[in-house]
Amino acid sequence: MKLYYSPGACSLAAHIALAESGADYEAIKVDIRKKLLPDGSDYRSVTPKGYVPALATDDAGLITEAPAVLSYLADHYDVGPSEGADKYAMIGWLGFIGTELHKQFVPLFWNGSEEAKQAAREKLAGQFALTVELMEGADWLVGGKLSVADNYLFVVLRWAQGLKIDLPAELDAYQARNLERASVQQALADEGLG
Ligand SMILES: N[C@@H](CCC(=O)N[C@@H](CS)C(=O)NCC(=O)O)C(=O)O
Repeated sequence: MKLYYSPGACSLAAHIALAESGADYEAIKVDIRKKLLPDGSDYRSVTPKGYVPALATDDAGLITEAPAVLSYLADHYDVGPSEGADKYAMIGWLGFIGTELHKQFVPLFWNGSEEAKQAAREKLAGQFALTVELMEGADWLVGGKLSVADNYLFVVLRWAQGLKIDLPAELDAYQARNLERASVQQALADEGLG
């Protein structure tokens, strides 16, 4: 497998899941602002979307969109539930993290107006409180063990920490729990963030 990533971007979730899985993979760094691959060629020749993550697989071709990439990894490796109620709980979290959390960061990272940035911060504060409520005191999002949904939430909360957006104490503790995992430490180091 080949994972196309940008350091610290949402693709870090897939990078952590791959590190956790024990699978063979190659991580290829993309310049997402210039849309360039390491050899200087255009990343849009890999995917016209021009954004990460993208996962090149043997059996399912090129997979794009974080929830699809993470669901593929959960289906093929022991990094998330691949059946039953927990599978749908995981997919629900991937949707929530992608649409309710991840997307709020767009104005914060990509030159939004001051009004848009303030609105995003306020929305995120509410969604973080909701996340804590939905977790009901559990250590991990689904089924009492780490899954790809946690890998994705960890990445998004890491962005908030980098932007000095306060997290509820429960989510600070959650981040610390994630950072104890060897897979998280390895992926961060591989992306030059360790
Ligand atoms: N809908 C996509 C969004 C992915 C996304 O926002 N990727 C960001 C990094 S976190 C990116 O590559 N941005 C570059 C761009 O949009 O040009 C997904 O869920 O995978």
